[in-house]
Amino acid sequence: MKTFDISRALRAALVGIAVFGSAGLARADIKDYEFKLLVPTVAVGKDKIVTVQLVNNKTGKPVPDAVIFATRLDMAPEGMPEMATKIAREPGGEPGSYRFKAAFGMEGRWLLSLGAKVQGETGTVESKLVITAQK
Ligand SMILES: [Cu+2]
Repeated sequence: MKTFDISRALRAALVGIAVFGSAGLARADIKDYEFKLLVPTVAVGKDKIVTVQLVNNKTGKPVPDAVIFATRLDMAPEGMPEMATKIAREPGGEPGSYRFKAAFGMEGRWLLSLGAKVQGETGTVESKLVITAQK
């Protein structure tokens, strides 16, 4: 029964593709997540707001409810890694956006380092973003 064998083989192949395909989609990787700056520049001064968005690069969608456990803002891009400034979370913003308040005491490039946990994912998201403070 040659036709029977062929259709069986074909069906098995299709099932295989379906299983493999859905497994591929379901497999989420913490490396698919990334913080992005909404605005890459800020004015020099106190109480400046910086907004970042956490994006799932596979879906292109913002990711709400991440737990940001590490933040650091310093002038490493200008050769001043010891020049750190205080940075604090600020409420508000769209879901998937995260706001911070910080003092930018000097013109130039600042490095915002973020560490975060994403709901339902193992591992941590680590992003380093350069913000330019200008007069
Ligand atoms: Cu500096």
